[in-house]
Amino acid sequence: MPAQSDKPEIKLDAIVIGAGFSGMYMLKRLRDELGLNTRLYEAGDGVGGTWYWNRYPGARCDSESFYYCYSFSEALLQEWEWSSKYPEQPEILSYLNHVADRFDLRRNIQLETRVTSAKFDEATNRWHILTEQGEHISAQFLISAVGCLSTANVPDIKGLDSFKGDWYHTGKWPHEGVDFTGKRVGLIGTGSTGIQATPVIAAEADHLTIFQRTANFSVPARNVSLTDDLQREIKGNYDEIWRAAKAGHGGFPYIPSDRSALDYSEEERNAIYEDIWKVGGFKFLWGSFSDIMVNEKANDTAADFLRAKIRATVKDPQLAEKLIPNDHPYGAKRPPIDTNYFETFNRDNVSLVDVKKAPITEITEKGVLTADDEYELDIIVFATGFDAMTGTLLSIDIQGRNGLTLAEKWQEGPKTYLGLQISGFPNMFTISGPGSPSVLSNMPVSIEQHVEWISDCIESMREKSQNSIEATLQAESDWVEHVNEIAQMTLFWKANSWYLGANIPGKTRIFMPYAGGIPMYRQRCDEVAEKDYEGFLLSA
Ligand code: N01
Repeated sequence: MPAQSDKPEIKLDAIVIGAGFSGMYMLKRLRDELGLNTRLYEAGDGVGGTWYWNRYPGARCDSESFYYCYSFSEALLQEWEWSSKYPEQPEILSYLNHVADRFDLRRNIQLETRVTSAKFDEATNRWHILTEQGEHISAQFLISAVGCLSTANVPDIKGLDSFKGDWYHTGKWPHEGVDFTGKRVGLIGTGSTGIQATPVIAAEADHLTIFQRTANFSVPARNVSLTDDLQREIKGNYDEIWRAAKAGHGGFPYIPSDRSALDYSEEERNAIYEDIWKVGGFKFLWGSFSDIMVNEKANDTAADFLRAKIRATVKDPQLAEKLIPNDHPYGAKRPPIDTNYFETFNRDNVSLVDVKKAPITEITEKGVLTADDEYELDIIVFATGFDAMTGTLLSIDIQGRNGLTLAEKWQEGPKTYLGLQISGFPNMFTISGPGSPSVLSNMPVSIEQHVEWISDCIESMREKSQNSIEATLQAESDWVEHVNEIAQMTLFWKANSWYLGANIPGKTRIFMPYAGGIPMYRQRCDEVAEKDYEGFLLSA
């Protein structure tokens, strides 16, 4: 028996970990369509996953609301009203709570329950999990829906404990909120999160100091309210929206550009960029030209256009130069979408500290000490990201066949077959795991595809009285090779990003998501299923 607990074993068909977009839909499919006795375990005291934890000021989604949602229920699509193109976190959290209620999911969700270990018993083909409270649950199937960005990265900076003020990580934001009124606030990090939070904190705080290690590109979101007319138009057109989103490279319902940035004169090209910059959002990257992420010269044209926008927006020319990225291609780090980010640097109560030039050496009782100066602060906000894609899974003691731990298996970086399974870990599936499009796509589209593939697979196993499924080592290593080959064709390698694990000291540098796009990926997953789950070993 692989698990030790003094509590009686609870026997289920399937265990799902995590109550975000993925876990809730997985639970619904397994319970309502396959009739499996399924339970979902969630560490937080509410559902919502990333939208439960990330309550920082300015948090909102970067994909448009009307397709950053589930597509599986026409009734849900028709009844839910999104207020704007890019709604704030509370609205997305209410949507997910509505989903939990509407589909009666809560009765199979156990909140405030962190799973600490998961061990596979080869004799019975069952997983045994232990929770922090010491419960012992076993099931034939274990499905990880722990999310890709759910383990906060608080950098190990000397002296943090001595700080007399308050500090917060954006990914673990207090539910009661933080009052910045009259406070001197320091914000560390200028990724998507820092860029969303900056204008909102600046409007409230007495003074905001932004500690920037890497200057970042950003495109305006251009948020607008969804009027009744727009809502009607969207709701009348949902079939087409989802058809396009599921066929789109990144899960977005617009046609990606098929023109090269290098086929146009500078004047023509900038006119195209200008038009699409006025539309805003991710369309700038995917809708302008097709070669921005694969050709450095093409990328330079987009980067130069965005650099010019920073110069035109930030009034102090020296400050503008500090805010201009020069060390990575546009899009090689996940491109942020903003509302008045660069404009905020024109405020008198905002200052920028370049911590690449003068690194942070210590947090003192008064604030942040860099190689140049000490900055006195009342509040420090860490917008320093996550141990992405692998951190949360590796924080659970997962043991597969022959006692092989996931930590051992992934010592040289994550290895999966299709981002769905790991060889040596039978009957365990990962939703939006490394090796799948996940974070490079509009997440709900990728999540639904994974959930449906996994539940179809389990259904097929049950029909054929198969007891166990495991990716073969060969299929897994072929897939890992393919994921690397595709990534090598892109410019993603040219930035120190969390896609590569470069933000976590000591983490193996390997490109983790699948960059080949959703259509190619979906086709591969479908072919595998059609060929009786090619690359998997199934046994009765
Ligand atoms: O984290 P990040 P994030 N000293 O890792 C800096 C998703 N998201 O939370 O670039 C000083 O991107 C670090 O500097 P550098 C989205 O997928 C989605 O912003 O490593 N600075 C960087 O500037 C996104 O990509 C939405 O040199 C330090 C920043 O902290 C992902 O979440 C909204 C440091 C971290 O940037 C993560 O974004 C927001 C140190 N020791 C986010 N350590 C949606 O709309 C790190 N940094 C759905």
